[in-house]
Amino acid sequence: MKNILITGALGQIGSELITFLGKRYGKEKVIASDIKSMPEGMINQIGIFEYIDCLDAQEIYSVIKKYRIDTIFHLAAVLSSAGEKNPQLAWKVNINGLYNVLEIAREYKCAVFTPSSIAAFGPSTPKDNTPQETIQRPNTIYGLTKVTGELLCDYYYSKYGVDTRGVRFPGIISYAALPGGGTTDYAVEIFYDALKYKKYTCFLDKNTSLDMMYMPDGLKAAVNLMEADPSRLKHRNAYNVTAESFNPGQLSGEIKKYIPDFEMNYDVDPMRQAIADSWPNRLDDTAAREDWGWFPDYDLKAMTKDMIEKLKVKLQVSV
Ligand code: AKB
Repeated sequence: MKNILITGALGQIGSELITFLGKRYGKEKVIASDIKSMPEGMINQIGIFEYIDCLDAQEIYSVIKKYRIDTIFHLAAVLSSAGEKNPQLAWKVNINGLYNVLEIAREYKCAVFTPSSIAAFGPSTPKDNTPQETIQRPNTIYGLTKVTGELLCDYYYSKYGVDTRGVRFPGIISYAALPGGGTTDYAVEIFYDALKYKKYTCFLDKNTSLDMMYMPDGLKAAVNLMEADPSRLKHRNAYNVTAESFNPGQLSGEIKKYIPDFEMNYDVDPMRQAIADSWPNRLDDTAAREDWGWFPDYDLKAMTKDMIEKLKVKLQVSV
């Protein structure tokens, strides 16, 4: 990785990946791009910023040529809950955007990281210890785009030799930027509301278990996979990865250890509950561990402690 382009760089993962890659490869080697304009507060954090709408192939081309990009972290996407509200847009952004990136990667010989998701599985997938290779019949448009994306990336690898790699991300928990439009977003919102108001109303049922991961592990997974020796990779798109699996009741219990008067209420949103119910409880990530040494550093306990410490500073609250 010499010159790196991040698409969707102002999103939840992108805004932290910029700094992570900048520290590792040099700030001037990381080109952040998005359809949103860069917030003033991020000027010091971002080395170079370019406007790119991934639906416009020319915009991607000109940045690839200008900076001699050899690696693309393609993060621009519409997530699960937002996708159900506008399936046409989700298909367009997630598929046409990816297609544009892959075509350019083919021509300019770029490596491509594209995140897949636990959403690439569906109701007929085994829910516990979900295998690396198993039934993938999702029933959300986001899930459909993730399965299609996995297959498309594998196709570009086998047909054209494009170095495509990906992981199936669980819900990502972080304090720097808010997620947007996902079903796992409750696991971030809860921390903000717990610290600000000492109460949170959860849109998922108390017992809904889902795979989750703290951002430092998510960044490590993406970058370690891209740095892995290609001869060791038995899979390309995409590897199961997980760090922790918990439900809203368990997360609330962990937060109460720090904020004893925290109150958790439930007002289940049928759409997001149906999405969550169609996803696995916990993935089996043995293949990632064996092929490229994946292991997470944070479990529920360690993640909660760090989230509360970091958010207390960010929100300037004491509990
Ligand atoms: C979502 O909830 O849509 C995402 C995901 C699991 O891919 N966080």
